[in-house]
Amino acid sequence: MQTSWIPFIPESASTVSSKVDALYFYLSGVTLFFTLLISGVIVFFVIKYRRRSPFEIPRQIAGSHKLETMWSVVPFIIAMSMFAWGAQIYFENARPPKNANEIYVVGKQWMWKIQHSTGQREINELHVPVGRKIKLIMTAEDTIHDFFIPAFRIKADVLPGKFTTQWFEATKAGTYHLFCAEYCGMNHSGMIGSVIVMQPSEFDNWLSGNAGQQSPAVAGQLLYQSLGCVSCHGANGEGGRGPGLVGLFGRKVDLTNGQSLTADESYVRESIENPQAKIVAGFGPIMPTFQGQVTPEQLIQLMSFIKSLQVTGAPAATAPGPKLAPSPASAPSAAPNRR
Ligand code: HEC
Ligand SMILES: [Cu+2]
Repeated sequence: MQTSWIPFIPESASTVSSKVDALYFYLSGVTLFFTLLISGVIVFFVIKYRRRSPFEIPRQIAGSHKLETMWSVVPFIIAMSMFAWGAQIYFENARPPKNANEIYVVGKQWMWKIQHSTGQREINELHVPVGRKIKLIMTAEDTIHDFFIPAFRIKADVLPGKFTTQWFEATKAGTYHLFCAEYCGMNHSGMIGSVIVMQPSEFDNWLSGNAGQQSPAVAGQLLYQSLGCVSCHGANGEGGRGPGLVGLFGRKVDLTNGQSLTADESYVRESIENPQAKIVAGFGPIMPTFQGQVTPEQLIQLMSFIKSLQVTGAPAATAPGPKLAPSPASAPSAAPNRR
C-alpha cells in the first residue's frame, strides 16, 4: 500500500510495514465509519423524535429479535476480522525466519550497543543491507528498554536477564530513526540512533572494512575454555559429563521432568545462568551457575560459539582443542542430536 502521501505516517521501508499500515487503515476506517454513523443517527433521532407537545406519550416498542441478532453478529464478525488479521501479522513478525542474519543488540542507559556476527561493533547505529532478512537478538544491561524502528513498523522490549528477538527485511536504502520506546531514566530521550540501510554490496564492504576484529563466536570459544565449560561439555561441545552442545540451537531438548522444549537463546541463557531450572534428561544437576560471572556481552559470545558448533563441518571458531571421546553417559543423548 502506498502511504507516502500521508504526512504523519512514517516512511515505509520494510517488508512488513505496508501490511501493518493496511491493518491500521482498516481499524481507522471501521472506527471512522461507526463514529460518523452513530453521531449522524443521534442527530437524526434528536430531530425526528423531539417532543412536540408537553404531554406526549411515545409509542411503545416491544423489541425485535432480528435487530438484536444483527447488532450482535455484525460487530462480532468485524471484531474477529481485526483479531484474525492482527494475529496473522503478529505471528509473521514474532517468528524470525531460520535463514536470517543475526545481529546482537545490548541496551544500556543510555545507548544501543550493536555487534555483527563478524565482530564489527557500532553504537547507536545499525547498518543493514537491503533485501536480506535480519534477526536481532536483544538484551539489556540495566533496565527495560525497547528497540523501535518506526519505518520498519517493528518494536520490542529489551529486557535485563533475558533475550528477546525481532526480525525485519529492509526494502529501501536510506537512514531511518531508531528510538528507545520504554522510559528508562533521565536521558531516555537521548537514547536514539539511526538505522542505515545500504545496498548489499556496499554493506559487505562496510562489514569487512574493519578487519581484525574478534568475532563473538571466537571470543566465546575463549570464554568457554577459561570458564571451564570444556571440562564437562568437551573442547568442541561434543559432550562428556554434560550434554553435547553441537547443533543445540533449534534442537528439541527432553528434560528430566518429562517436558521438552526447543533450544533457543532464552533457554541457553537460562541453562548458563540458572542451570537448575531445567535439567536435561539423562544428566544430573551438577552444572554450577554462572550468574553474575558473565556479562550480557559474554553471554552473547558464549551463545555465538555454541551456535557455531554445527554438525556439518568444523565450528566457525578456530583453534580446535583436543578431541575427547564422548563418555558413555552422553552417548544416548548425543545420538539424536546429530541430525
Ligand atoms: C560441572 C560440569 C559442567 C560445567 C563446568 C558446565 N556445564 Fe553446562 N551442563 C552440565 C550438565 C550436567 C548439564 C545437563 C543438566 C542441566 O541441564 O543442568 C548442562 C547443561 C548445559 C546446557 C543445556 C544443554 C542442553 O542440551 O540442553 C548448556 C547450554 C550448557 N550446559 C552450557 C554450559 C556453558 C556455556 C558452560 C560454561 C560457562 C557450562 N555449561 C559449564 C554440566 C556442566
Ligand atoms: Cu532506553
